[in-house]
Amino acid sequence: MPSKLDALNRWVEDVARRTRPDRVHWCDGSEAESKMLTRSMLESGDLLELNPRTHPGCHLHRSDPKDVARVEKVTLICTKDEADAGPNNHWMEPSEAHAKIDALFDGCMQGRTMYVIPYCMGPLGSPISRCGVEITDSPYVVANMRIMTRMGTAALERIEREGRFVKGQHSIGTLDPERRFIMHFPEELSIKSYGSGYGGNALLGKKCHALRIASFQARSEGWLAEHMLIVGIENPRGEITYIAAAFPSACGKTNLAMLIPPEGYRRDGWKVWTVGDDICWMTPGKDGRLYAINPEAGYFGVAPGTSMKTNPNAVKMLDHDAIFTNVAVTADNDPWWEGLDDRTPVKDWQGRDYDPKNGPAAHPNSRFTVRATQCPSWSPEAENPEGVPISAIVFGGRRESLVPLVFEARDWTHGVLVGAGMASETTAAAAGQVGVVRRDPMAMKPFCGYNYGDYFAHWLSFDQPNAKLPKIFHVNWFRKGADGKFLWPGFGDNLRVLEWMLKRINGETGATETPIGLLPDADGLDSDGLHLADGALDTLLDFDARSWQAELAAIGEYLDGYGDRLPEKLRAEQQRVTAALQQASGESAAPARKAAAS
Ligand code: OXD
Ligand code: MN
Repeated sequence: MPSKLDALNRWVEDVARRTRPDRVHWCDGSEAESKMLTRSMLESGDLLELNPRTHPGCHLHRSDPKDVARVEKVTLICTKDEADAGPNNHWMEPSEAHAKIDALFDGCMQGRTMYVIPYCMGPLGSPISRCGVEITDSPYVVANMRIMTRMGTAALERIEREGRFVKGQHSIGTLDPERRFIMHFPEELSIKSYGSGYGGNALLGKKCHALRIASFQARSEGWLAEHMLIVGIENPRGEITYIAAAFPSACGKTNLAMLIPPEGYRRDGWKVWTVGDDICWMTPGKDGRLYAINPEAGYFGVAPGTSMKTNPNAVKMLDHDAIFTNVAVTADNDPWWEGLDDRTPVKDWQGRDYDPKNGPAAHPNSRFTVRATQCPSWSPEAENPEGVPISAIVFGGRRESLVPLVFEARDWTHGVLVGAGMASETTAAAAGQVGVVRRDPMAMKPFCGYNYGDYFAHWLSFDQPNAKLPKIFHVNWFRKGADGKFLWPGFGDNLRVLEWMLKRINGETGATETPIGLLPDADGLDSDGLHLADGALDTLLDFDARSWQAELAAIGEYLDGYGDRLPEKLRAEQQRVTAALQQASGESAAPARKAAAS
């Protein structure tokens, strides 16, 4: 009788025939396998042991210095029709793409072991989860996938039951940046990645499957695959409200997901529960609400800036069984990065004697990989096969001016416009210039596997008569004053902003209506115990109609780039806000803010 694994076996044989590895190893995900791989990576120098007393089970990996981030220009969406990939993606015709990358794969695993990794994105028993198989010649990828996904025998059993999986083929190749491609074939549910060992390019379950391929699948199946953290906020009454938040890479998703409430809040009984820090799959439940799972089982977080002050939960989860990539080390062989503490490292991320003249000791995009369950704030609900009900969706970016600390969209359609109009300063998570403002709708610019015009239409389509959709908010923790300093303390104090959202959700507070949305009233945010500079809160909640007119015009121009794929409803919404702004700035003598009922 044919087995549902026949297709998988045939594909593995085909890949082995092309890549010609010395050995094929099917990963079972066991402890024994992990020990064997670690031992061989310690021998090859792929891993270095860190201080076993302070960091038992922790290892350091130093990547090729030219392979330290995602590379967007060689990340391709290969749909039959270029318009289906959209202007938001780099595109290549599928047969040309296959031919190009298959030539690179020819014989590339000679002398190496080919690992076959069956994995499940999401809890093994969840109907929302999806499986994949990654083939790779990198044991470092196997070790990371073991942390980041449910990998091994149980995933293979689910694949055998379902007969359905995403095919991911990866080789580090020669690590030559000129011979590097990360190709996605959403219509074939497959991925081919060559020439990089970096997380987002090589751990194919993460960005490639759980965002680019999954977003494409989600569109046809009626769900959403998003670049969002998922966090549960428990109030002193013991009620937990779940929030999903989309920020671009390296803009604090991990910190917000693991936030420690400020002192007074802790005393009152507030708690924070981490469900996910990077990716969220959401699907409408029978009750009309959106239910979310975190498809990942670990965190692949940015190390620099992580400290006992900014993210104590992260520091605590990193003192055992973690992989560090491209961090520095101290004289005691502890992992170290800028912002961690005031020690001086002895070796930088490239293994050179530390010399500040060479730049930062840890690479700005250095990372840690760790099991989600090691986080002190880990929520057991992350294993709930039904997911958690989402009450608020939060969009946010890094904007040093213009954008207030927080505002609420007036309804779903307006919220979709707020997400579509998102912009943020670029970070070190992707190769290229850092600090340039670019449009990054829903923080999905590098990850949306299809035309953004269709993606906006898909978002709008959730607004059905029986839907009980989350409220949508926008935040900006990064606003600066005239002295160039951040106006808002951020981190734990961000709970004050989340508390305002909860009050809005529960109808417990009013708000000030403006054309861009609803802002907290002057006394809306709890600022007890906060030591803000004089006038900081006013600036943080300031709304300037004239500057926003320019922003809306820029958003309109950006959306025009999607031509006739742009849903009419979104264009109409942009025009509605533009008209309201015109009216508000025409009335500059009168206040642009007017009080709204709660
Ligand atoms: C990530 C990213 O690694 O967004 O999460 O780059
Ligand atoms: Mn991310």
